Amino acid sequence: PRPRVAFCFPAGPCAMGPSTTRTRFPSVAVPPEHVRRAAGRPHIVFILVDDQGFRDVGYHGSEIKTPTLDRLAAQGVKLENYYVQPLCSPSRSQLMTGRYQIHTGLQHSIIRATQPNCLPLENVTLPQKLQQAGYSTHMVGKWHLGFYKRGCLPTQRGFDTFFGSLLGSGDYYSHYKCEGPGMCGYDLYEGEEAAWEQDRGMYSTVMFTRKAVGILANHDPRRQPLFLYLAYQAVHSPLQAPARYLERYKAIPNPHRRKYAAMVSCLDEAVHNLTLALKRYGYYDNTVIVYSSDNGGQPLAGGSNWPLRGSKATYWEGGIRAVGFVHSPLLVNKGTKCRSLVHITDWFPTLVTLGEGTIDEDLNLDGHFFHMHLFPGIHGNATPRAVLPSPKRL
Ligand SMILES: [Ca+2]
Repeated sequence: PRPRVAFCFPAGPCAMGPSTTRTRFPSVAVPPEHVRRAAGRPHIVFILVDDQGFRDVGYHGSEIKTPTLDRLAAQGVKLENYYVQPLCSPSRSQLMTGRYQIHTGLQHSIIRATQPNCLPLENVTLPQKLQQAGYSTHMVGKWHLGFYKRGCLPTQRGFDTFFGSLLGSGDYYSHYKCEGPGMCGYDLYEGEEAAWEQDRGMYSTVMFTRKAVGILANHDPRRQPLFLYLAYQAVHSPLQAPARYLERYKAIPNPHRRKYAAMVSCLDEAVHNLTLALKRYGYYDNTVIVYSSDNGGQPLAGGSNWPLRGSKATYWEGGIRAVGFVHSPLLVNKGTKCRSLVHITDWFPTLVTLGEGTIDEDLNLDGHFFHMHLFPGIHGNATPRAVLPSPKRL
């Protein structure tokens, strides 16, 4: 039997044993002025996928069927020169801060379970800025930005609620993560406590989608804008997929690729279910959906970046050029491809601006607001992008 131990920040509340204080989808008290400011602003749903390769979406010519992603992208704006970092933690740090990882100290690699490290607390995060602007902010899925002390946790970094894993690449069903022999722990949390009651073997793609749908169901979209950061564990290794998705890919001879394809199909269905929920609960017409992979695919684990060279963990195009698109009924240029350079750090200023938040000089952002005439009522020229950071900021 597995030891019932959760990965835990020191002296935290997630020690051994079941949680008894869990609250499902807590409602968040909103000051009246935030309620007044909420009117008219879009809901933002950011779907971050783990390790999906550039080729691993139908509209890039893959043999993997992704009808939902193909449709959403075709009706939205495909980002065809979209760049990220080659690994999880660096990419996620850039998304959360709008800053290059060289400026946050996360340029080396991922943050490992035993490392006393996290996204430095002096960095203001995207959810913090949206929270300040009056958004209800929720995270479901993989954090991977450190947890060695309480202040590092998602709920301390701008999210009203969090359900998911603090690391990555754990078992999709048991939610245990091993960092080496004898170093295994339960890596599933609700808020700041281990979610022992979720230890029921549910496949994480399904589980995270159900949580996200629950958040949509328990929030009033007319009262307050919502930011949902849905960071799927899929389609990172280990290669695990429900059997019914595997059936579709019997013709793929490589067993890794076959399982990976099944994982992508399950993910595609999950995104379909999420969009159905956005419509069912009255969000869709005023929602911006961003879809992004966090880095290139890993061919050794079934991914493909063809025709790009290289893979995850490399600075070849295959490591850093990602699948990405924006889908929204609010878009002006629906059904187009954007061939401008867009970088993962750009989401911070772009989404904060969209949410009518404030961008302060002292944020020292590396990302640039990009509008590309995507949204009505938002004008202005994108700041000219510098290829290298200016010397004064090094
Ligand atoms: Ca990744």
